[in-house]
Amino acid sequence: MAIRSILIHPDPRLRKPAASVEAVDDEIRALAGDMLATMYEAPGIGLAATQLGVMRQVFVMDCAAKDEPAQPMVLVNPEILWRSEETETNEEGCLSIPEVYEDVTRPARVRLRWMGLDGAAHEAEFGGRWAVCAQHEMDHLNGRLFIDYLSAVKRTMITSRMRKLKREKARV
Ligand code: K1U
Ligand code: ZN
Repeated sequence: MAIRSILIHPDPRLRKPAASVEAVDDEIRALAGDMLATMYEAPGIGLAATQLGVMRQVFVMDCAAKDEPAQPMVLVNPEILWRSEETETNEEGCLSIPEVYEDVTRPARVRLRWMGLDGAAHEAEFGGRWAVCAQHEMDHLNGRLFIDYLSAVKRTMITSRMRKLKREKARV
């Protein structure tokens, strides 16, 4: 397993929708392993393949609480089947937009269908942090970022901050 570098906004690859995966093969299994290693190392609770510049419909997440055993999940070709009418507002962060945390309102619960690394179809309903993270990662796979839910003024300020961060990083 390898730690891969995470793209930082703005980057055109973060704005493109990912292509679906035809079959779970060794390449997808290796990608999933690298994604989990990269997510834990960051550290983060989720990561989409597009954040690594890999334009495939795969995301990983582990939203287990600190006092719970790890619960790594790999979702291939995920689809949202159902969203609750009830919404919740939570603070979100993004590994592609470091050190920015903002409130986002989303459906409180979602039902997802996906393919696992076993190649089988899975379905489950998610709530709490799992639901927030799953929706954030689904957005990544569709080229959407959590800052798209903020005002244009805030989004422009955050984008300028990220451009500056990238310039500074390039200088080191
Ligand atoms: O997709 C990503 O950019 C990862 C992102 C996922 C996420 C966080 C919060 C709400 C929705 C989705 C992160 O993991 S940011 C880092 C983070 O939230 C965190 C890091 C360490 C411990 C706990 C949380
Ligand atoms: Zn993100």
